[in-house]
Amino acid sequence: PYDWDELEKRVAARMTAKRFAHCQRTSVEAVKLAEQYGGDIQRAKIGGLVHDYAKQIPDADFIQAIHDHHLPAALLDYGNAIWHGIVGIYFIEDELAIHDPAILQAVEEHTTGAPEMPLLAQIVYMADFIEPGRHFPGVDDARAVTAKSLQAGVLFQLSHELKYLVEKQEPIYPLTFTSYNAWVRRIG
Ligand code: DGI
Ligand code: FE
Ligand code: FE
Ligand code: FE
Repeated sequence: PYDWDELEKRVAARMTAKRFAHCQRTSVEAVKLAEQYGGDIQRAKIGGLVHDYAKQIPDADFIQAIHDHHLPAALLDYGNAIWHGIVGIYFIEDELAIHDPAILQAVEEHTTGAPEMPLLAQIVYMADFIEPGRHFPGVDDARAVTAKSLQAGVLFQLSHELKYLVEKQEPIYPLTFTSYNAWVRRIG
C-alpha cells in the first residue's frame, strides 16, 4: 500500500533520530544475515526497520493495549523493555498496516527470544544485537560467533542477556528463561 520511504518516515516520526538510526542499521544488518543464511531479504529489511517501532510509546498506551488485546496481566509487572516487542506488534499492525505474521513474530521475539524461533526471528534478533552501532563488551565475540553460526549467535545473546540482567538485579521475564533453556538444550 505504501513504499519504503513512506515506511521510514512513519517509523522515524515515532522515535528520536538516534533510535531511528539504530533501526536503519538493524535493517541493513538483517539483510546481510538474510543473504548469508538464506532468509527472506524483503522481510528482513522491514523487520529490522520496525523492530523498535514501539520503543518510545508511552507506558500508559501499552497498559491500554494490554487490556484492549486481552494480553496476560503478568505483562503489567514489566515495562517498556518487555512491552515494546511483545505488545509493540499491535501498534505496528494498527499504525503501519503490517500484518505479515513472520515479520510480526520476529518483532515480538526480538527482546526475549523464544524457544522455537523461525529463521526471520533469529535474523532480526541477531541484527539488533550486532549492528555496527553496538559497542557493549562482548559485541565482537557476538559478531564472530554469529558469522559462523546464526543459531550459536542466538544462544550467545540469550546467555549474555541473562547474565546482564542478573548482574543488574533486574527481574527476568519467564520467556527469557524458557528461551535460554530451549536453545542451550538444542545447541549448547
Ligand atoms: O530495544 P533495544 O535496546 O534495541 O534491544 P532489545 O529489544 O533487545 O532490549 C534489550 C533490553 O531489554 C535490555 O536493556 C535488557 C532488556 N530485557 C531483555 N530481557 C529482559 C529484559 N528486561 C527485563 N527486565 N527482563 C527480561 O527478561
Ligand atoms: Fe528492542
Ligand atoms: Fe536484542
Ligand atoms: Fe533494537
